[in-house]
Formats: sequence, C-alpha cells, structure tokens
Amino acid sequence: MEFLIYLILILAAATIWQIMRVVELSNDLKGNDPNKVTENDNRMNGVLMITFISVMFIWVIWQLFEYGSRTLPRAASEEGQRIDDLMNFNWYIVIAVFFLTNGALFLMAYKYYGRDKSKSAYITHNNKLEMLWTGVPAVVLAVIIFWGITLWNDVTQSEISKDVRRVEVYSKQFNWVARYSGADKELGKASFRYISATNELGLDSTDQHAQDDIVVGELYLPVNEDVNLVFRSQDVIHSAFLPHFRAQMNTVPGMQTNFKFKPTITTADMRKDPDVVGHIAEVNAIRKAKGEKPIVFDYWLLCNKICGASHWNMKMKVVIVSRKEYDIWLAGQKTFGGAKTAPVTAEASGKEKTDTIK
Ligand SMILES: [Cu+2]
Repeated sequence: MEFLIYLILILAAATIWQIMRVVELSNDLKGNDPNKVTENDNRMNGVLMITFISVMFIWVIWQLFEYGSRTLPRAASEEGQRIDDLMNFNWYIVIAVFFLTNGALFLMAYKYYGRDKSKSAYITHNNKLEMLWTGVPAVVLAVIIFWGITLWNDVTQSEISKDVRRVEVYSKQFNWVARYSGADKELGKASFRYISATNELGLDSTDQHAQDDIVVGELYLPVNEDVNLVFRSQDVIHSAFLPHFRAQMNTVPGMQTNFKFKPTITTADMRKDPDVVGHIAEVNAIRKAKGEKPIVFDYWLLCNKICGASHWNMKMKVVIVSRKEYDIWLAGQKTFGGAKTAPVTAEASGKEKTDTIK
C-alpha cells in the first residue's frame, strides 16, 4: 500500500514536469520568451494569494469553533478570573491584528498585481506612519505590562496578612505533600537535616509549633477564603501548577516561594458545570470504549517542570469544600505529634465511589 502511494506521488511529479516542458516548448514554437513574466502570470499569482489567505482564515475560524471548547473550564478562583481577563484581552488583540494585517497584505498582493503599463510608487519615508506603528503597539504593550505586573504583585506579595491561611506545599521526586498549621496557627520549623522515612518534610520535633502540624497527601481548602500556598522543595526545582485556578509557581530547594488565591467554586459545584459535565462525558465515553472505569472531575495540583523519570505522575488532588466540611476534615487528620482531635467521618474523608485518574 505504502509503495503504491509513493509510486503515485512520483508519477504525479513526473507528469507535472512533463506538462511544464510541453508548455515551455509550445511557447518556444510561438516565439515567446518562456522566462518572461506576463501580466497573465501576475494576475494568476494575485488570485492564488487571495485564495490562500481565504482558505487560511476559514481554517483558523473552524479551529476556534472546533477546539475552543476543549480548553480549561471557567476559572475557579478570583485571581484566576483576573488572569483569564488579561489573557482574553491579549487574545482579542492578537486575533484582530492577525486578521487585519494578513488580510490587508494578501488583499494588496491581489489588488495591485503587476500590470504591464503601470509603475509602482516609490515611498522612502512617512513620519505619520512611523508614529502610528510605533505609538500604537507601545501604548498597548504598556497597558498589558502594567495590568500583568499589578496582578502578579497581588498573588505573590511577600507581606501577606497573618489572617490569611498559610498552607505549605512541599515537592519532592516524585510527589507532593501538604502541611497545615495546627491550633497554634503557626507552621513549625523544618530542616533538611531531620528528613527521614517517617518525617519526609524534615519537621523539627523539638519545635512546639511543629507538634500540632498536619501533614497530608491531599490539599483541602475552604471555598471563598484566601489561601497563601507556601512552597518548599526537597531535591530539584519543581513547578506547582494549579490549572483550574490559573496558578503556577516554581518550588525551589533552599528557599520559599508563595502564591495567594481565593477559590470560588467547590469541587462539588464544578462537577455540575455544563462545560465540565460535557468534557468528562466525552472522556468517559473514550474510557468505556477501552474498557476502563469512569472518572469524576477533580481539581489537581501538577508538576509542570520536567523534574525526572516520574515527573508525569507527580500530582496531588485539590478539594475545595465549604468551611464546615473543611473544619471536619482538618479535625480528622493526625498531627505530627501524633494526636487526633476528632474521628474521620465518611463524608469528610473525601473517598470517591468512582475511580479518579491515578
Ligand atoms: Cu516535579
């Protein structure tokens, strides 16, 4: 089969070459110079130009409709919504400029194809044009940069009020661990020297604040409350990526980084979002065809830095719940010192009936 396709391609190329030879020879016989570009050739090139860009535009618009819905669902945090607004502002400009400049370029090539008796204008400089195409992009870029820096400062500010919940997110090859402060609302000290099989964060057991710290493998957060994630890393640089909250921050060994945001949609509510329902149904149809178990929607924290062999599997589930559910869940977790303050209820344990992507 493959051999036949190659054969057809070679024969097609040979045919085209032969036709060109015939055209050249017939021009020779008529006494025309085959290398002279005629007005007819120019017109034909003009038509090809406008045809090319029309097909290109139709293809681009088709892609927007066909694949546009396969992007992430609506942002699930206040800051995520602001980042989306900025991103969309960029997209509107990029798309408009793409259609305007390319449309104009190919339209001109078609409209002003070379005529035998016309002469092109010779313009060397135009101050007004220079001002226009320097000034407009400068103003637009200044707006985008100012908008972006303001947003960035809001999510990464180093002086965040003590009232904002701090949760430590710790990365290592190859998983994530989260740490909550206990009743004293302060995270205990930690050092790489104390890292062991039973103390993977290296918490300092002599520090009073560390005793009631809670170390877990899932990130539970209450909805509509600010949270400041503080990142540490054990081994290499990882990158904490929370796509649904439009948040991403490198985690760097030897230093702390942070990212503040306010989740606005609980996991349960996001599972009812029409976009999410449609997407999950599509995924589950494919999984069913392959004989795999269905999945439910979940927020995830992923590693977005190629950090080693199992980088692809480095993720932690993020569960956004009501304040009440959060309190129940937190009370059911074991502290570093060993005490448990309340029994874990089935409701708060976060167990799913269906499988999630592992
Ligand atoms: Cu990683």
